[in-house]
Amino acid sequence: MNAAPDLTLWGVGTSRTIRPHWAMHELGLSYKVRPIGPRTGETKTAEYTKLNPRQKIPLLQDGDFCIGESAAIVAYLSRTYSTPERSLIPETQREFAAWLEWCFFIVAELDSTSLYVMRRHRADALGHIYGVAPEVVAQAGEYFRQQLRHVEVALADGRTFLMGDQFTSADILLTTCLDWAVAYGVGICDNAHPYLERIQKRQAYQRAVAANVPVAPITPVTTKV
Ligand SMILES: N[C@@H](CCC(=O)N[C@@H](CS)C(=O)NCC(=O)O)C(=O)O
Repeated sequence: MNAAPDLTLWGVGTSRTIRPHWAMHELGLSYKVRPIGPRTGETKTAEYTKLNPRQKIPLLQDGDFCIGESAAIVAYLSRTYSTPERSLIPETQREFAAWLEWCFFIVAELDSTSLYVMRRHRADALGHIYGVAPEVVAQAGEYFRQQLRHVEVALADGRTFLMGDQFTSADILLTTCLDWAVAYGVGICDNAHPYLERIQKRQAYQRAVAANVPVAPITPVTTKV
């Protein structure tokens, strides 16, 4: 029998860090948490920089293997630790390709070019570092809503999850973006509300929310990252 995996997850407190916490709870994995936060200086220590020269959270250590980038960590966990009973990844080649398409779409269009742009330029977020830019924030919110139309079309047939009957890690990525949009007051499409409510009832989601809470309030340091 294989030894239990030796998993340590670095990072709490953000829409990105919750993703690997959630994937591990979905997969029933035990793991240790190093609850370092964003913009605290904790990603800049020598110990952490050795593990992750990009100095970002989240980061997963699986034995002597390290992987960063929240979506990549979730994909790695899905591929490595899915079982026939608990799987976060579709089986057939074409469904796998469609899953990849959703994952890249969510990370590129909903996260990086929309919500994260809002985060960088909102006065109540990182505007003090990257510049407060209300017009950019408004445009990014509008772009998010346009791009979410693709999700709306997919959900229109009444499917339970983004890819149909199977909950996959694409749902983890999408839900974190929907939660983020709601927190930022960006309207989400009507059929995303019941989808979100359904997913938020999952025990693994609730456990991940609890695991993602910083141990101490995050005291930000003002640096460009
Ligand atoms: N694309 C990366 C983004 C990670 C990222 O930007 N993390 C930020 C916090 S949200 C970070 O660690 N910044 C460095 C710091 O706060 O010290 C991912 O999805 O993992």
